[in-house]
Amino acid sequence: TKTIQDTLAEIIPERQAIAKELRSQHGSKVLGEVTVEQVFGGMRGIKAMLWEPSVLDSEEGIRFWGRTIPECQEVLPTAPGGKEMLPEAMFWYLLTGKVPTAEETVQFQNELVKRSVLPSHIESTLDALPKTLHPMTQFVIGVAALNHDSKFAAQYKAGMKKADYWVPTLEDSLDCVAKSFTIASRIYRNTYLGGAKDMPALQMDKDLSFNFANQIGFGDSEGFVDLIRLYNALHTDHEGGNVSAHTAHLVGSALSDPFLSYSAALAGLAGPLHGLANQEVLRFILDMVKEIGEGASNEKIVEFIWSTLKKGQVIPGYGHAVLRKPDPRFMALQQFGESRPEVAADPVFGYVNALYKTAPAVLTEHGKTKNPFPNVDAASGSLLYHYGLKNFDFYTVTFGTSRSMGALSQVVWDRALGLPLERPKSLSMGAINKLIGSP
Ligand code: FCX
Repeated sequence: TKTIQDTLAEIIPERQAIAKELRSQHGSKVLGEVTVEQVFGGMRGIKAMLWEPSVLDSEEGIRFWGRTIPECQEVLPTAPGGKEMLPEAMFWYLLTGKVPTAEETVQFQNELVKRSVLPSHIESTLDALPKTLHPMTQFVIGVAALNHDSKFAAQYKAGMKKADYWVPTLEDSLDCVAKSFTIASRIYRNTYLGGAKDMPALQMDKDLSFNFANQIGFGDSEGFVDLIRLYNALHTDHEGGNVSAHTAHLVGSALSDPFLSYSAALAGLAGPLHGLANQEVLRFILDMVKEIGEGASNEKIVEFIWSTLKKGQVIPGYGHAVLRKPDPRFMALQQFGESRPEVAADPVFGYVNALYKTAPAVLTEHGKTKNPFPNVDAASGSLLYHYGLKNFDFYTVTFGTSRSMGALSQVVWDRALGLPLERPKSLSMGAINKLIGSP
């Protein structure tokens, strides 16, 4: 069975040749134009970044190396006894563009779990943080501190050829993904369970999601473990322009190591318009239950949505900067819930469905958002809540363990393809006026 290192060493020259051909044969072709509105409008739609693992289509949603979510669910290996695709298999696929065999998946899983052991200085750093510090801030600190043992940083300092950059970048990225899971479980225990001293040991023959679930106290729940697998596989990557992915790519372009790059990405994921939205959705649903009760009519739900909009607040979990249809990641999570009778009967999950039936029409009538449909965050929190993970300040941390796999896969490709420092041009309003010839 080939290792990830050997597999990538084989694939990289092929894709370097494609990149060379694209640049030399088509380097001056035009991909689009940039308008003044786009400069003010958060750069929406500007095609200006290379991103290999996934491409997002506004109508059909994400494709990972060309495959849709259902197609990935069809081909990616599952855990023994589990029904959901393994995030480890998805990570291999994101890195290589090739579906791993069952043997490659097991070997890769074992390698990652071995790497997930934390150095003692990370444990003591996390243990020293106040329990009142938001779990995402704790996550940022833990991942940044992994830079202490960065192979990329050490080899760069010692003097390394550019052609070799991807090798220690891959090593650090594997470490960063693996250790993110154990950092996450330690944060959970410290914040909600009074400390990490009773944390179960890692089970080296099990997958990352099982170990994470087990370490935070949910190892006995088959449904929760499989949900965590699906959750982690689905949130990995959503092309390059979203805040977390773009940040990892940008910071990595300065040759900051993968730990620093991903720590910065996590700081972006912690914003309420991005990853924090999944905790906001739960807060929204629980506020709604408090106000209108369980199993309320659609009319009452519509009233509650309007009252939120009239306060000038957003409906969390709805809208998207790129998507213009319901998010297929939302659909996959909803299907997970629907296929399990005890989840389907849960009133909080019921509200996710009720919102899906009512919110798009209200948002359309409201007339502001370009996309009135649910994004992934509309469903994810309710499933965690159902299984008993009720500390919703923690939800974005599970998003963070997953996103590391997509963002860092591209960071490996950034170094393999020799991409340079990212440095777009900015303009002042005076400079814009000058450029467009306006007085
Ligand atoms: N509820 C109410 N108003 C909304 C809205 C929503 N769910 N979504 C967008 N709007 C409003 C915007 O606030 C904006 O109003 P403004 O003109 O007064 O500033 C207007 O509609 C146009 O926004 P639009 O172009 O459709 O959306 P953007 O690309 O600017 O922003 C996000 C996209 C996702 C940030 C936006 O839809 C939003 O705030 N949604 C709620 C938060 C959320 O769910 N975020 C998670 C997104 C994602 F899946 C993730 O990263 O995890």
